[in-house]
Amino acid sequence: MSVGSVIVIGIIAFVSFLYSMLTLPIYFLVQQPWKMRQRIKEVKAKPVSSSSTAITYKSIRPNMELHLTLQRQNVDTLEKMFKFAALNYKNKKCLGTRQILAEEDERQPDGKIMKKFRMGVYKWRTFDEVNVEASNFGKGLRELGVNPKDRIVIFAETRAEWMIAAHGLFKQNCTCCTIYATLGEDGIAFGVNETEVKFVITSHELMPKVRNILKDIPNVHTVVYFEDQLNPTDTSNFGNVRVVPYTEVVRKGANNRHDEHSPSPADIAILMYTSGSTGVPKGVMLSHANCIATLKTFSDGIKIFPEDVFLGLLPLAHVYELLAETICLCLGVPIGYSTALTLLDTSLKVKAGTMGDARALEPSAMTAVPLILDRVRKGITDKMSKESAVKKALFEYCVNYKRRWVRRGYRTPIVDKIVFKKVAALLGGKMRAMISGGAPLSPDTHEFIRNSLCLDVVQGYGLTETTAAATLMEQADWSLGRSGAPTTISSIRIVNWDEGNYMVTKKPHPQGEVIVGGDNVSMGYFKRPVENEETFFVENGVRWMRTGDIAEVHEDGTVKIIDRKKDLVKLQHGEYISLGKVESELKTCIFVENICVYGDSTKTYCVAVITPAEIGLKDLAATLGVTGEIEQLCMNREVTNLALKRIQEHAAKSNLIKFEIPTKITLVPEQWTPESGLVTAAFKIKRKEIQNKYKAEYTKMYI
Ligand SMILES: *[C@@H]1O[C@H](CO)[C@@H](O)[C@H](O)[C@H]1NC(C)=O
Ligand SMILES: *[C@@H]1O[C@H](CO)[C@@H](O)[C@H](O)[C@H]1NC(C)=O
Ligand SMILES: CC(=O)N[C@H]1CO[C@H](CO)[C@@H](O)[C@@H]1O
Repeated sequence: MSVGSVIVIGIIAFVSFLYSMLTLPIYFLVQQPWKMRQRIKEVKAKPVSSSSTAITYKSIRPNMELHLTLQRQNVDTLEKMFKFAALNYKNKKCLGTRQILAEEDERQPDGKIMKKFRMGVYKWRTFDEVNVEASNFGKGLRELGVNPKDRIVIFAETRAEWMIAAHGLFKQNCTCCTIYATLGEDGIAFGVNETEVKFVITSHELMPKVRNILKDIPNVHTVVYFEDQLNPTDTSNFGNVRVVPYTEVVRKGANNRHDEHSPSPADIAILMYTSGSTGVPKGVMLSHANCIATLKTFSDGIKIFPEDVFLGLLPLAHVYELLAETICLCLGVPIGYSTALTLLDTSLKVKAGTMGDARALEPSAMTAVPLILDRVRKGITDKMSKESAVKKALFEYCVNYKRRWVRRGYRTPIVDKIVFKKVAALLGGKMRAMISGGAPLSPDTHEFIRNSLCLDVVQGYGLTETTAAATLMEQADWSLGRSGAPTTISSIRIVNWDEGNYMVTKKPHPQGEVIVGGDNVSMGYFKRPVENEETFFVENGVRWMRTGDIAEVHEDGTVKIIDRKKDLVKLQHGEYISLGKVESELKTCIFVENICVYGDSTKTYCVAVITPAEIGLKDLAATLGVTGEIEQLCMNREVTNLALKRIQEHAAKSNLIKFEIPTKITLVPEQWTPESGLVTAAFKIKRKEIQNKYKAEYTKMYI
């Protein structure tokens, strides 16, 4: 840093110190920080039974208004839920789609031509319109030969028609089978085959994928596709399979003789294919009762209001997104859809100088996964590191300043206004609440996002098998690194896992494998009796699931996920390494895009394969005066050595123990995408596959 910027920062620090001292008494009285600190500590769940091998916790929080209303009005299926919403919110905006007006060429600074969208406003369907369209879609399918109780696959990206089609199916007591759009072709074909469906609902973008697997899904005789706003869909080469556009199905349903067939609570609403981190995808059976139970508990825990606007972005094939959006419908909150390609002004498909979806929609709530939040954080720090030394230092100063005061329970309205509101404007400027789920969020990222985007980030823990909601943080809980307490509908039990040395008798916090029980627990995997036997059990009429996750439970009843059973390896001297824990720490290193740590139990140290973040690695190489393409940098010994050094420094700063720190690393240029089969559709790494692919590299690191 130059002398000039040191002086500037020094002056700012001094002024802000004076300012803090002068305003502290006022803030103390107005903001009452002790209340915030108290709320963090408030007990949210208590043990209901305990022994030397297991402790069971239950929420002590009351059920809230919407939960009670749903109960009173006997809303016990998703079909009744939407009827309830349509009745209550009739002409209110419900689902919004950004209009794409044209695709135009745009010359980039490097001379390349790229196709970009010229986009219009959000176009909305009201609750009434959605209800009618869903009903017509369901009846249209009947016209095409679907029968009540049939299973139908929806294989498409998140968009308004996805939601409408799903409700169309519920209105016919059909089961909606969902498959991640990012599963590889084998996985998709496997899921479609296993469900024995005759109908597949897909989208313009995914038609080529469906065409490619047609020969492997011989049962399918009809494909319905959501149309593109601009381009006609290529429906050639589908052989004997009938191909029907979505709008035609709706039209067919508008004036026909078919009735609706309401499902009952025990009927399967959704058969959700999840990509286990090993082996083939598994279909999780979720009944209407499962979904409604989670809906009730979300309504207790998530503070969302009718004035909110929700940004629909994550895959609807993920139960947690589906039910987060469903709670919006229940409360009359409009949902505007977006995609990663059009979200921000700087997104790939957004024409220079025009607004991305976030600024067009100005949403106030959304869901996120740690992977996205890690990227946002890296994006902001990357951008700041390119600014002038003074700006950069000033930003860092403000980040530290805010962190310090927020940790003491204060808010920092002035710094927010001057500095952080500009960052928050990226997401439209109104974002207020974010729910993170899918994997544990690193405390650093959690705090950074919360402070620099000025919003509440609450973390939840749950699996598809527990219909998402097992634990959820409260909005007022500003702690970091924990996932909240058991929700109002589920119990959490931790049990000893001797091999990993996790015991419920541990001090100060009991530790053990998490077992989730309640109405929210799935009826099991489709056609998998063996796995069902291993994973689920029933006790006094309540279903329980063994999750394989390891947690500790704090005094206030909140849960911290600390490990995963199968991620544990034992090194030669008997030390256990939790690979997942090491990876999540090292992933916050600026040039690490993804990482897979490996420990050979016949050796004394662990090693890692890393896919670098392109910009981060180029910057790192530049400090050595090395330039080049990412492939060359990965091969460069000097760059690798420096990267290793940085990793080790970073690891030490993150308090990793000596044997947890990789002694050797290999940089690999390939991106790990779900298509490559190296990560799951939820972007969790698939250890086995990665170890197979990089066998040679791992072996070399152990020589
Ligand atoms: C709905 O379909 C299921 C089969 O998926 C069937 O068992 C059930 O009886 C049906 N429910 C009603 C209310 O018809
Ligand atoms: C699906 O089933 C067909 C025959 O029933 C078989 O030929 C095909 O290999 C199967 N595909 C997958 C991915 O399991
Ligand atoms: C909404 C509801 O019925 N929830 C049930 C969830 O499971 C627990 C058992 O852990 C029951 O006590 C609840 O009644």
